[in-house]
Amino acid sequence: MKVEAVTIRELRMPLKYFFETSFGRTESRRVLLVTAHCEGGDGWAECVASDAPFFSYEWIETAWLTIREFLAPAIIGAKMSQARESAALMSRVRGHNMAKAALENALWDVEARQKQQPLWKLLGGTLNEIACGVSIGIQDSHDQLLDKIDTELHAGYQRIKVKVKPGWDLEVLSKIRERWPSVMLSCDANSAYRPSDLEHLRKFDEFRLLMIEQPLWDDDIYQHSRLQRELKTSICLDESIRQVRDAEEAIDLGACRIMNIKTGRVGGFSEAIAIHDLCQKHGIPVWCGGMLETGIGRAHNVALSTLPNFRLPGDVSASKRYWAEDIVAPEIEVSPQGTIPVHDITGTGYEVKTELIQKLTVRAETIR
Ligand code: OSB
Ligand code: MG
Repeated sequence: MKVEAVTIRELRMPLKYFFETSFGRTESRRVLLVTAHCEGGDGWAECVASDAPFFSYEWIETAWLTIREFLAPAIIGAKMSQARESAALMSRVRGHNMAKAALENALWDVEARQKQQPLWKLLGGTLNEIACGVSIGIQDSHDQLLDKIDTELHAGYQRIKVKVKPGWDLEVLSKIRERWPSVMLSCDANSAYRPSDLEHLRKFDEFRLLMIEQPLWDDDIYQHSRLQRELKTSICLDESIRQVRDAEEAIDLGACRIMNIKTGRVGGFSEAIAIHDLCQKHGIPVWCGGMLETGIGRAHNVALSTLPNFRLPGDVSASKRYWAEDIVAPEIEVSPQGTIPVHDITGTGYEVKTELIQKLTVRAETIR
């Protein structure tokens, strides 16, 4: 596999419904897509950086420049026998994992097509369907949130995750539990609490949550380990896990009992697989997180979620929850049982709609 050129392109896509976390509300997405042009065919991937450096320091503009100036030049012209080899070629750049992941994942897409294999099998997947949950943002009212949960449970989703922050937490969880005493429920704080909130966080224990995701700082492991010792509820780390070393440290310190894996956050499929394997060895279940992806990133999340230690429903849900029209065909659909099946189809199993992408593109650049 030899990369001849890389195209980066930005799309503007309005979300069907706003998505709000403890760090803010998103109404529309700037989507960064990467196409790796290789001898014998193209591969596609999505860079999951957001419009603003709130989830992490990366955002669309840093990813665009880092890919253009450093990462694409590092892989163009290099001869690789496997996509995973690209990670070492890009390792001179510190951080910028979302930018790196877009390039590496595009090469996995190429590799799967060239080997005429399903991507999920190439990644080491063994499950032939994945379990789906939904992540539901902060709403304008409690009733609005309860309505949304009702809709998603009727659609078949197996697990509900709600975003929480101080002022949108205990009362919300209590109302959900009152109405659905036994639904699989978790919450995600996106770093909205501090160790001094311990007595407040203890109150989460009464709601029998599957987990509380990322309660403390985005780059912290140690304070989470102290908090985990105090709580009955399992902590799940998202933002804090950026590489396999972080996962090792978190397991060693007992900072979480569950891990969220996002390829963008950890720099690509190869690092995601390494974290998956490590967690499996230590009996820590993992699940696949989401970053409001279009079908291109979503299809990659589906493939990753077929690895055997993805034992909990992830945040991989249907295209139609986010987009009026997705940029892949078929769109990502979820069965009434809350699953997405995978098939023996070469590549991701989802076709990229290039004409629609062309129409939505606001800028594009090819690096040679
Ligand atoms: O923390 O998991 C998160 C969306 C944007 C940024 C961070 C997160 C999320 C989600 C959405 O929870 C998951 C999805 O794509 O549905
Ligand atoms: Mg999260």
